[in-house]
Amino acid sequence: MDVGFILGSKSDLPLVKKAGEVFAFFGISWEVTIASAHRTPEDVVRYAEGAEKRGVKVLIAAAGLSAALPGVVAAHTVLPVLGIPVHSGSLGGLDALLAVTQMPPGVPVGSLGIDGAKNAALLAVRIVALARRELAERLHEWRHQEAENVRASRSSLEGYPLPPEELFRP
Ligand code: RP5
Repeated sequence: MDVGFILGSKSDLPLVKKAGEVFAFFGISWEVTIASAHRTPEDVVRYAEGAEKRGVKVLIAAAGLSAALPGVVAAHTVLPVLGIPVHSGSLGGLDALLAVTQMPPGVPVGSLGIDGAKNAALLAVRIVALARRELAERLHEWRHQEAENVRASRSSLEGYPLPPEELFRP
C-alpha cells in the first residue's frame, strides 16, 4: 500500500476524488478511511500506529475547523504525514490552515493549502517515487505534458497583443 488517506469527516469526502484521479493516473495503490481526532481519537491512533507495519509509505490527513487530525497522526507514526486543511466553518478553512501548519517542533506535518488535495496527492507520488524509478520517469513525463498544455493554451489568445514568439523558444 503506497498511500493511506484519512478524512476527519464524511463531509470531507469531495477532496478524495481529486486525489484519486492523481493516484489512478500514476498507478499508486491507496486506501481511504474516516476517523476523527476529536470524535474517534482511539481509531486515529490505532490507524496511525499500524500504518508503517502494513507497508504504507505516506499518510495524508484532511480535516476542517480546529484540525487536529494531521498532527495527531504525525504524533503516532514516523511516516511522512501530509495535512490538508479543509475549507469549512465561519473562518473558511483559515482556522484549519493554522492548526495544520503550526505544529510544535518534533512533530512534523507537511501542510498543503486549503483544500489542496491534488497537490497533496502529487507530493505523495513524489515521495513514493524516491524508491521507484518508473514512477519518477512518469512524473517527468507528466511535468513535460503540463508545460506543453500551458504552451498550447496560448492559441486561445488570438486577437490579443502578444509578445515576440522568440521569447519562448529554448
Ligand atoms: C472536522 O470538522 C472535519 O474534518 C470536517 O472538515 C469538519 C466538520 O465536520 P462535520 O461536522 O461535517 O462532520 O472534524
